[in-house]
Amino acid sequence: MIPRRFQLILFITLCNLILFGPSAACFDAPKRRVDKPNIVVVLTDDQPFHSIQHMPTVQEELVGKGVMFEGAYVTTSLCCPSRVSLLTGQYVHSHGVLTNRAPLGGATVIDDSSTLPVWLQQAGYRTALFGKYLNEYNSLPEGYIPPGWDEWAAFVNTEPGKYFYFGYSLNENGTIIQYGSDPEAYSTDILKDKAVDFIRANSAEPFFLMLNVISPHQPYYPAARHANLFKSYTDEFTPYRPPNFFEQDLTDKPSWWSDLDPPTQDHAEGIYQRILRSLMSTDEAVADLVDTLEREGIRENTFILFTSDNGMSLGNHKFIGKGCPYDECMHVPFVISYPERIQASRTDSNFVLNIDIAPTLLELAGAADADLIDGVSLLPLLDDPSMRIRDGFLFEQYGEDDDGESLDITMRVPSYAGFRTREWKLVLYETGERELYDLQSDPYEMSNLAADSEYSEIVQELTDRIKEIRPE
Ligand SMILES: [Ca+2]
Ligand SMILES: [Ca+2]
Repeated sequence: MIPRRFQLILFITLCNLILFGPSAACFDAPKRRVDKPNIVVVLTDDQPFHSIQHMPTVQEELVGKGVMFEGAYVTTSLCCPSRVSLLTGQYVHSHGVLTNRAPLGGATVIDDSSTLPVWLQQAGYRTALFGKYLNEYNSLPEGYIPPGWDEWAAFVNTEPGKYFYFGYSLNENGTIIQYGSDPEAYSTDILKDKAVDFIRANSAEPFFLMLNVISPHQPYYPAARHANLFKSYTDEFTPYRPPNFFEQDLTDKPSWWSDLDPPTQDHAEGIYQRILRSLMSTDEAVADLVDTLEREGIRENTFILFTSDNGMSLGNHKFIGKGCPYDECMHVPFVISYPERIQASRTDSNFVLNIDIAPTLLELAGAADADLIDGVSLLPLLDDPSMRIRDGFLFEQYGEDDDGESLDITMRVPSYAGFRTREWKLVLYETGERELYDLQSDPYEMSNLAADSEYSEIVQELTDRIKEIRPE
């Protein structure tokens, strides 16, 4: 790789040579760099993997014309740390934003000078973020816009209990705009309109658009027009009942379980239905984005990624929430549609991670590799379906002191690190407790084998894998 400043010298030298020759090509560069695709990321909040099957447009336009990655995971199942991993390509232990709140995490802790929008902007992209940036963004100076963003409309504050669905404020390019609680103020619709306008205004140049909706985060509000959907079961919409739903015998689980008040099945079921309702506006937003790209004639050359910042356990093991070390908490929807490079739809079973998004988009944009990236580009997978990129991955969670006020159950999960392969999952807690699951015979993680000395060799092997990646 030629360092940037030498590239510039080389460019000037070549131009000088050419200037006195038959061509002045260096000064006639076309305005649109046609080789650079547009990038659209639609990021949901706390979306369970399985819920994507109930999003008709996502199914038809993205899954049906793209690659559905069935083995997609976030390395940390919590909003802020995971979003920073997306923006940096780094594990949480590398970027250091450990939790949602200061002093361990939140928007005041990120080094925002070294992030995806900065790198893409340097590569000639127009960049925009609409929606949720990071937790505690409202602790930064009023009107603050992180580096790298040309267009910006990010949630700042919200009324109690409305969690940015209604009664929220947005920092719109430095000005705080307040939105009410009338049906027209439903945030996904407002953000979608901004995203559509941005595409229309920038269709002649490469752009990077992040649409970070709040759906389906609790309290799972739907748009008013969707309030009555998913209220009864049909042949297509059946109850969510995986084998680990309200797992009966939890005596194999670590002690943090004993502190939890188990929810009821009715409660879990109601949340599932509300999550699906809440996702319908996001599905409609995807429809409008795709339609706009088609009208502008840039759908073929636009890379769309649809994913979530973390998964969600919905009664699996009697747990509702995120942050747990089980698949439901870290397994996320992950679909790429990019017609120019993906001719036929297919599924891909590779382990792909949130830390892979930044390197993928940088390669796509022809941007220089940033230092310190932990993930890998997924672009080679689009060309070669038989490719295998990793046989396992590290995941980690950082516990947060429960201040007694938070109702967030995630706060009660102690710190842990783990490693998951096709065959095994090991979880090591800071408490010294461990979990080991044989995913071939026990894919729903119902029988913890960590105490059985028969498995000490595999425990050691996976512990070594964790230590290879993550310093003590
Ligand atoms: Ca989240
Ligand atoms: Ca069990």
